[in-house]
Amino acid sequence: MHSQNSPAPELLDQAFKALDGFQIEVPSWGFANTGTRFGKFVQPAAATTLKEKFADAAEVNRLTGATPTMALHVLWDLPNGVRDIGELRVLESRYGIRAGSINPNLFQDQQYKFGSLCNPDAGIRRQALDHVLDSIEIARACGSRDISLWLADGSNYPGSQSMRRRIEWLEDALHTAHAALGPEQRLLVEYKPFEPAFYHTDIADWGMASHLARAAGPQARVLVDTGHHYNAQNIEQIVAWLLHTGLLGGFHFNDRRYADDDLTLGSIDPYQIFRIFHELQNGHELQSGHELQSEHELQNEQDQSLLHAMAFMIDQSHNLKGKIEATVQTVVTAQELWLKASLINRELLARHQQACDIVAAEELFRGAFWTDVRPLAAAWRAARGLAPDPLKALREGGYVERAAAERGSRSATVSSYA
Ligand code: RM4
Ligand code: MN
Ligand code: MN
Repeated sequence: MHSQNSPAPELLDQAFKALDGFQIEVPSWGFANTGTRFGKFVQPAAATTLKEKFADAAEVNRLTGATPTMALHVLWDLPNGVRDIGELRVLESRYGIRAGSINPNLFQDQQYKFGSLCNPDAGIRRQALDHVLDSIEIARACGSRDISLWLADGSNYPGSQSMRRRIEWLEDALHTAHAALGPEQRLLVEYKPFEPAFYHTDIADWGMASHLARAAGPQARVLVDTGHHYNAQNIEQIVAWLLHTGLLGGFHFNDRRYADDDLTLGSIDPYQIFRIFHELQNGHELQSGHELQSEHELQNEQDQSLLHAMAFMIDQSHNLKGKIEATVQTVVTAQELWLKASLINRELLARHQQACDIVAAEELFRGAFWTDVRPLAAAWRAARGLAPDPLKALREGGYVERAAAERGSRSATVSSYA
């Protein structure tokens, strides 16, 4: 008999599998100074160099055991392109963190005022495409699988641009970019319905992103940023459709209340992330054909490969919370919600669904969400040699104070994100 405080062995086993299979990528820009369009609040511990971003990512990984890769933004992290790869390699091995997705930057330079890949000026479209091609080259040199494309393109006033022409330009550009991918690489197409353009954006939703991914070629996929939806949109249904059509490439996780708020994952609506995680875990079972069978072992290898094909990334910029603390909090929350979703008895759920027993299905679903999984997560951490409470360990370890003392004098001079 196990005591009330120690979880049952079968449950532990299930939890360990879930957490062993869960990894999430941290964004380099999450460690840098950022602000709002009204101003920037500088933090003395913020990272201002690539080396410092790697050091911070390593600290998060040391505490959580779940973040072995870091997403890079080309202009902010590798301003000299492939010439920066040498330094990157050194940092990767020094800090035990690998370069993750490579993000082209098509929104910062002056020439992009009226768009990048959809700019009416053919010369500017070409420059933007060249930057995407350079980014693919950089990703190849880093050994990075994913090139993650977000466009700020759009228009602010009705009639001021031809939406149709811009679709054609995008199709052409993405097709050309796709042709430059190596066999192991993927092009992830991110959508967003607003900001910085407010009348139309060129890739506004998952339907447009799906079409463009298909038009680009077989190695293109859709990237779902949870902050890039209208209020009340059913994101888990979008996830279910993208899984069904084989077009889901990955996520930028964050939370939002009004717009692209970039709040920490699960801070406003943890149930939504749980519902998305359920679709993903359910998706695996459906795809590997075991949804109604009783054994779970067989799925493990297939599930792992499916999971690894899915890029789980954080896209958050913290300007009020401490950056490393917010990142650790995000990763721990993601692990807890992933674990909760793994507790859903999907065979039983499928039976309730088949019988249209609404309340039983709903209670089973909610029951998993309301389970306190923190003891399971703590047991997993203990078994994997990690700190039982990563946030507490961060506070007690003094890393942030040391970083602030070393970096404090420099951080005021840098621009956002870089
Ligand atoms: C955008 C989008 C991109 C991110 C930039 C900084 O809203 O989410 O993924 O790279 O912000
Ligand atoms: Mn994003
Ligand atoms: Mn965003």
